[in-house]
Amino acid sequence: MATLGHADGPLVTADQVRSVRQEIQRFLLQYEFGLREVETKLSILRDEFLELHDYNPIEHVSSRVKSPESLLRKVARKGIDRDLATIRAHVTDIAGVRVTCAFVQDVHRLFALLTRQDDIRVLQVKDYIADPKPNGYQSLHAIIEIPVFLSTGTSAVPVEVQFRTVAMDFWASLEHRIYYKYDADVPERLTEELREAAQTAAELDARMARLHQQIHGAEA
Ligand code: 0O2
Repeated sequence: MATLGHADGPLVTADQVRSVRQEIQRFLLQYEFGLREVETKLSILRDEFLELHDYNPIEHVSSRVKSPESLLRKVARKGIDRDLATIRAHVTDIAGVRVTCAFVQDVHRLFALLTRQDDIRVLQVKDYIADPKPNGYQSLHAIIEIPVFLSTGTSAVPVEVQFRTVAMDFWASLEHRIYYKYDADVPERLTEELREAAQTAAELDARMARLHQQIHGAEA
């Protein structure tokens, strides 16, 4: 089994490097396939919803497979071995999908519609909407396992799906930029302002939901 990154040891041949690279590419490819499966499920849900209710519950979907560099940083942070089997078992967000909705109600609806599908196994749920992080972060996270059918057999691929509203997404991307700008050491004044901004975003979500309900009545 290949190891990610440089090991301290004897020099390796070009053939060995090629073979390790191929094994890592194949490892990451399974996550890419897992993403495609989840994206297809989401687009089917969106299209069916549009057809049935003339309403699109999804504003935006984005996805990514973690880069080898970012994966290595996470492996170092977690202090786990760098062999692919250990990484597969301990890093569950190598494949990530972010689903952005207009309303909190749609966030819960999409989460339920996706996670109740027969071929999906839910490994973990973290509801940071019901219970926001101390810094104000809100989102609904699910780590799901989805089967990918390969010529060599079926592979159960873990995918992290983050569901959030547009307001939560706006907050999270700004906070992410500030966090990296200050190299995780954000001044207290900014931390406090971010907490207040998260509160404002939650109030905006509640207000928009009320307006939406007034316009669309019971069907919303
Ligand atoms: P990136 O660059 O987005 O991939 P884990 O280490 O994943 O097993 P963790 O980090 O406790 O456990 O998982 P959690 O809390 O579910 O967070 C996973 C992801 O959610 C993060 O991935 C972020 O994308 C997002 N997230 C969580 N907390 C915050 C936050 O306070 N602010 C922002 N902006 N995003 C957050 P990564 O791997 O940290 O980063």
